[in-house]
Amino acid sequence: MSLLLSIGGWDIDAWDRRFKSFAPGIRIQHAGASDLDLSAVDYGVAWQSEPGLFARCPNLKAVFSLGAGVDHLMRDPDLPDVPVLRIVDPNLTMRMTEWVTLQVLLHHRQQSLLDQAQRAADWRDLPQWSADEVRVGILGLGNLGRDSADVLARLGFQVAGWSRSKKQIPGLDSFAGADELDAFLARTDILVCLLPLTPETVGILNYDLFSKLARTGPLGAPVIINAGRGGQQVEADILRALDDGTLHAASLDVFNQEPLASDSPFWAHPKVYLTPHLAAESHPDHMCRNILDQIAAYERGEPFKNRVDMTTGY
Ligand code: NDP
Ligand code: OXD
Repeated sequence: MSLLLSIGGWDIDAWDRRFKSFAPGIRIQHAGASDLDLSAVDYGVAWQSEPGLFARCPNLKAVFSLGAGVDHLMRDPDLPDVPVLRIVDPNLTMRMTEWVTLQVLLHHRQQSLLDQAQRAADWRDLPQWSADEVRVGILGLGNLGRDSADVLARLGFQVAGWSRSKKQIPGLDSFAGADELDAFLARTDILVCLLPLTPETVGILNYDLFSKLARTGPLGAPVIINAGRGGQQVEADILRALDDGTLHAASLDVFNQEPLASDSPFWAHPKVYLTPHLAAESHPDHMCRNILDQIAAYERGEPFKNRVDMTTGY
């Protein structure tokens, strides 16, 4: 059994060590090594990998994305016709739900005003409202969106979701497709984006969409929270909407360019809550086990789980 690790932007050695400790008999090769034996590769393991690499592996059985998102693989024009698998793992889901819940609560409880008041030794009596007065809308009701929706609904928020297909989820209003997007936006005070990046979702978070969000919530203007992908947001439109009051605030974990340039106006913007693409880290302890379990099941003759639909791109 041989894996080819093609990992950009992360510490490849951490993945190498974990795969070797969980499956000592496995052969691990690293993309970029001078003595690569591509004909021996059974499975590719990728994050921001080198385009064209997997096309040169004649015996490849599948490619695993190291994250939930597979846009990095879809960008490879020479991706071979083998199953592409994405990560669905309770550890990653839990991390995303923590991040989304944190961001929603930071806005809901006006934490940045309280931080300012604390620094000014100001015992400020801010108006308070409860979660059931706030409407959260989640773009994307997949593995991540559904879990966040569930936790936020249990906190008392009025939660709705938007996806391609209609869902039957107790306690959640489901909107589907382009025809129902405007109605979903019109009832949303805090918009969370957990969509995959596909040709259909590029630039979806734009000024036109922001202007359709509800303006009757307790915060006075809507909030956006994006942990999907930077390519879904038109960054000039976010700045314009924050500056002219169309948006109250934005929490952003993902950006068009990552790492974010040091001169980006987002860093110092008073209405921006920024995190450096860490909403839900892919941790080697959990992801390596997940991938090795999938491989073992496949080698026993079971079908792969979480296979990407190459027609929709997610
Ligand atoms: P899933 O594939 O499980 O869910 C995707 C959801 O988006 C589905 O509900 C799907 O609808 C919906 N969707 C896709 N395209 C459209 C569209 N054109 N219109 C309406 N709805 C659409 O993905 P996950 O929940 O696992 O992950 C979502 C994304 O989160 C990843 O692709 C990645 O970009 C991002 N992510 C970010 C991380 C971070 O740290 N910032 C970490 C992990 C993931 P339907 O249900 O009908 O198919
Ligand atoms: C992912 C990510 O897609 O970390 O898992 O962005």
